[in-house]
Amino acid sequence: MTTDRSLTSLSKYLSLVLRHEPERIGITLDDAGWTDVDALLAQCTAAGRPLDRSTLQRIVDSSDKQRFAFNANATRIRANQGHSVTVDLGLVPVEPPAMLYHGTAEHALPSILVSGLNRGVRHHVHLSESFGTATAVGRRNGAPVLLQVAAGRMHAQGHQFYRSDNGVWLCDAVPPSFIEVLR
Ligand code: HQG
Repeated sequence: MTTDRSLTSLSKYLSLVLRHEPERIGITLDDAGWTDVDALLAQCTAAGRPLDRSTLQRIVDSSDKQRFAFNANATRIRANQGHSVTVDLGLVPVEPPAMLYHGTAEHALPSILVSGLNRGVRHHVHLSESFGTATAVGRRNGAPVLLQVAAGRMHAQGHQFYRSDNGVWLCDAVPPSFIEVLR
């Protein structure tokens, strides 16, 4: 029986290979980020992370943030967002809510208040609709700080926003004038 802890570990490993380093296990992603499920199972197993189809299905179904998606006939799989490798997820610009939230670590704040939020190695800056999610994201890197982003005002001024299949809001950058620190 695969434990929850080993499912989480495998899920993190899948995030690594489906978002950042497919070459690590000798798989390739197509232009939209999809890879062949059978190849993924075989190559994970060959790399010392045994993975079968039913376990993969459990990971996809149980992912708290719906990080992964199968295509219609479940022969291919991709990460829904978070890539550093070049992929075109086919995201369509949409109007965001008035406010979105970003959790970061206290130590990043001085830099963010000067240069705004940058996408870093990822394709986009990641924003969420809820305080709770944003705070949990920030906590990964240290004492969390919650930032409120005036997404509606940004959009009105021509900044584009996208929403991934798993509900993460994405944009290219957030200038400091749209950021308020919530204390
Ligand atoms: C920070 C997780 C200094 C930014 C989450 C963040 C998310 C700056 C870090 C997804 C900065 C980048 C992404 C600046 C931004 N100066 N620091 N100018 N601009 N930063 O992990 O948004 O669990 O690449 O605040 O749920 O934290 O992986 O981005 O702290 O959706 O599915 O630079 O990762 O999803 O860190 O997290 P990350 P993120 P998963």
